[in-house]
Amino acid sequence: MPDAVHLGSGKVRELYALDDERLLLVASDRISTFDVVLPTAIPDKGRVLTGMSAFWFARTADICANHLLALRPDGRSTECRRLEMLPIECVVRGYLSGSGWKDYRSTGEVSGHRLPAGLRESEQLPEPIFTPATKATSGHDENITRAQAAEVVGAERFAEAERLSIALYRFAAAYARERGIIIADTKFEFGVDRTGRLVLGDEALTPDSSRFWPADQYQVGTSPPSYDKQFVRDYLETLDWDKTPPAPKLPADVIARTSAKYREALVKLTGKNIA
Ligand code: PZK
Repeated sequence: MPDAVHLGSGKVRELYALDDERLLLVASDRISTFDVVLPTAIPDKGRVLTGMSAFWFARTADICANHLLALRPDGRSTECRRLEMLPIECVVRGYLSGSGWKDYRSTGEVSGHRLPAGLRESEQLPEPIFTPATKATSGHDENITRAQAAEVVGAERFAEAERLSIALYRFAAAYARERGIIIADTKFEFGVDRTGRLVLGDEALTPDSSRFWPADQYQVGTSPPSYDKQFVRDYLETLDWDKTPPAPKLPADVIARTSAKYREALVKLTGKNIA
């Protein structure tokens, strides 16, 4: 990419500027677990996740405009419209897991939503809830109340981001559930385009931005296996690695089975494999 200016790196993606209006988002085959990027790549992961995001962007364009301009021939990079990103993570939870479960257990609330008493880990919520979070540059995102998020982005933007996030989640979760995948929660990132319109950016509704669970292994009261990363986590739990970098290398069978899980998720959702 000789003409692209590198703007930044995510854990497993890179961002470049193509010109004043366009960015290039490149998804690598890197994988992170327990918040650490592993030294072993997962073949085709970048192309699978890029294909999945592109699929959802196409299927949800009538709910919300998105930043996707073009999928490049390499399958892992996309040209995107350059936006002014909102400084909040727009998280929607349909099930009680992760930091949502943690916050609920200690306070009975998640991001200011008072939830019914007696909910169990991984339980489906009566309705999906919007639980915005800060964008931490290092360390962990922190859940904030809806009122705090509204202060940061303005009440009108907040209301729009919440409405769109819930609508996107409802659509995708229902679609995925019919195909054997529970999307327990997901994170959206929105930006504002030149005309002032709120536009969906980043990746969307992938296993890296969401919690995907296999529906046939879902059990309330337990922490269901991750659709994509379970073989990696199970393997790493057999070691005495303390979950700080550097992470151990993965054996060939774990790599192959994990690569197959990503492709399986793509086929289930889209009906199509990568080229
Ligand atoms: C943007 N990120 C996060 C992702 C990274 C960093 N359409 C857009 N317009 C302006 N900015 C962004 C986007 C998008 N998407 C996204 N940071 C800025 C990010 C991947 C790799 F290094």
